[in-house]
Amino acid sequence: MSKVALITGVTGQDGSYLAELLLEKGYIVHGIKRRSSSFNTERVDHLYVDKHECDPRFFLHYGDLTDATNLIRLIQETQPDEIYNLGAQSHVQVSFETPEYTANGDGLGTLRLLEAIRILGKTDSCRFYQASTSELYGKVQETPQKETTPFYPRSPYAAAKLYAYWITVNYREAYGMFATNGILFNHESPRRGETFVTRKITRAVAAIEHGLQKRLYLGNLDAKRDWGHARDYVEGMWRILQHDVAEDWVLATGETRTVRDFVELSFAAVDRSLVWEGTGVEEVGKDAKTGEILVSIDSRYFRPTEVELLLGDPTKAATRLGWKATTTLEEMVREMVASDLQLMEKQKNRRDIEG
Ligand code: NDP
Ligand code: GDR
Repeated sequence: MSKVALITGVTGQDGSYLAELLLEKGYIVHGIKRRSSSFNTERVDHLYVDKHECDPRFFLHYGDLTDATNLIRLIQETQPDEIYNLGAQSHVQVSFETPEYTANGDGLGTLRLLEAIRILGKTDSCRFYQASTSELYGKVQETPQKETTPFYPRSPYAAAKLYAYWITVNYREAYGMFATNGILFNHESPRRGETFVTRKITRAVAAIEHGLQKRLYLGNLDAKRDWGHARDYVEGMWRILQHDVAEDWVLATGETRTVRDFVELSFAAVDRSLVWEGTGVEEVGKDAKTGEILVSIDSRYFRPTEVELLLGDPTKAATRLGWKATTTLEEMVREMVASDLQLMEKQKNRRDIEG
């Protein structure tokens, strides 16, 4: 019998890689997608099979984490063995603009799912994964950050995720549910949303290379992140739910780099090097050969409260789950830049054709 998984946030970066992984492992995969006025399934379109030709194992259902009755019905209909709660308003800066919306989806949404499992009498038969985050650590209390490091959230997003973390722990302790948190450090890929800093950078490098953009505007270049590849991290999510005990786990690479390093690596992928001049908001990154300004600071991208340093300690996951991040930052940057170069080439061709 195939296992059945239900994924919220299936149309996002992680959801798409996780759906691929679970289908490869023989699961039947149900994903929840939001109603949108334009197509929002681009990341999972390749997983559809023609229902007339063979038995499909991938299904999408309309739903939303703010709609409890919808979640109850979908769990009742799909009878999942495993639920992966990846759905969220996941942009930290946007959460300062939409704090109540973020709390509703990211915080209460998790409660709605857990409560749905309880109402349907599935506390013993359905495992639950919560997409927790290194943003919980926020203001540095200890480095490297591990499962026992105290939390200090620095954004409405992180505060909502803090509630989601603890309500997951509470349902585990109160009702004996197999409910787990993966505390994941940043992970990226060519499928990363375009407004997160890594993808914004690799897209801009590709656009500059194709003459479609002149300059990249960024905020805090000195923030440090522990960046891995999303493909590795969804494997970790799956391992967390296969473990014999429900616990909370850090997934990280154990290395940290600045946003500035990421910019330099991305330009290096197209054989350009940068020299930095000026300080603060006046700082610019110039092409070392031509002197052209390629990077400038725009203070709009600074956050009211920033998370300056994230560096994870993945020892527990390595020793007890056998999980390890396998992709280096350099490999990932090259993959992202190559993918964006292709994308920009297509855009440029389209523009040329349209005149
Ligand atoms: P994305 O932003 O790429 O995807 C988020 C997904 O959630 C999308 O499918 C989105 O739908 C969906 N969604 C948003 N709001 C709702 C809602 N109210 N109801 C149902 N679905 C909703 O995020 P990632 O894939 O990068 O991240 C996955 C999860 O992991 C998120 O919870 C994120 O907070 C968390 N996380 C991510 C990390 C990272 O570095 N990527 C690190 C640690 C945690 P739509 O496509 O329609 O917008
Ligand atoms: P983060 O990711 O906030 O870590 O959350 P993001 O890529 O948005 O920011 C990383 C760092 O880069 C700095 N930065 C900029 N960020 C953006 N988006 N745009 C800019 O122009 C820019 N310039 C500098 C930021 O200030 C920050 O320090 C991600 C999300 O995926 C969360 O959902 C997840 O929980 C955490 O990672 C772990």
